[in-house]
Amino acid sequence: NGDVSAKATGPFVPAKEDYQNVYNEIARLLVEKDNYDDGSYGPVLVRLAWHASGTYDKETGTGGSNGATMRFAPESDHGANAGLKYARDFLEPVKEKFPWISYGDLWTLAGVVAIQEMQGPAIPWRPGRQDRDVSACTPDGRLPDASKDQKHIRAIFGRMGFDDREMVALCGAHSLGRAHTDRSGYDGPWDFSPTVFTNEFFRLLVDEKWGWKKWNGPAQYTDNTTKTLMMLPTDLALVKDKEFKKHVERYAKDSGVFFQEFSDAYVKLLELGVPFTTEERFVFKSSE
Ligand code: HIF
Repeated sequence: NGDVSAKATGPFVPAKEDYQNVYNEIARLLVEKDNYDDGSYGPVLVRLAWHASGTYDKETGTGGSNGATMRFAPESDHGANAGLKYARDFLEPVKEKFPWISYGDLWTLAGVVAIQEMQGPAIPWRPGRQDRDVSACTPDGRLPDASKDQKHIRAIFGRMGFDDREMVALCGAHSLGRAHTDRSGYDGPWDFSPTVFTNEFFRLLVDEKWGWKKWNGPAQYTDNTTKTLMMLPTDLALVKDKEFKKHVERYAKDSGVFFQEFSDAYVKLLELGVPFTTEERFVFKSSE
């Protein structure tokens, strides 16, 4: 059979179904390895995809998910990346099983899997990231500092090319996961369902009263009702700033609008600075 031998000798060009197989393997491992944090590696995978991408600087075209330079020190040791080794190590067996995928594609695809498997919106994704060496590591200080205010949020996300609306939409991802004292120094989850993607982060920002947590750790907020949740200073900045707050209120009211605008902004985030050779994006099938 001529087709088969052509396939066997020619270079392997992965198609959508090959990436769907990678998706399925990550989804399977998310179920299998449930003995972590709140029962899922999902949130820390979302954080890995974002920190790999969020180093982008539109002026110089440097940073972003192309290169996957967080594999190397100094970038892996940047304070903002504390704890992301758990996510990188989680994905190592997937890389071994599908050695043809680049780390940059694997990490961003894992963010897509995590969001979809945690019941979030579909995130259209395309391949094209190539791994680079340690010389492409970005300088420290490109990722946001949670102790700061709205000016800082605009400076950091503006540098990546986002507008106010997109910044607020992205921030809804803090409905996932938690802060860890041994990583950022902050402590606790943002909402009551840290392994399900919802607009609860925005609803809590609008409906709940937030006061300073009384403790010896870094300044963070706690909810007045249960005192079990937390918000970072940068999270509260979203309701202190009038322009940001408009969007917080829109998303608190309408989960469908949030899901759509989040998906658009997250697609943009994962693609920053990547020299794609293909236009077509894949929408992966989620697990049952
Ligand atoms: Fe986070 N973020 N983020 N973040 N983040 C933390 C955890 C998560 C900021 C700070 C922190 C985004 C923006 C910002 C996730 C996803 C996204 C932690 C706690 C801090 C301090 C880390 C730890 O201790 O483990 C700041 C200052 C941001 C700019 C406003 C993005 C929009 C919300 C871009 C985004 O997608 C996720 C998921 C986690 C949870 C990780 C976990 O391990 O559970």
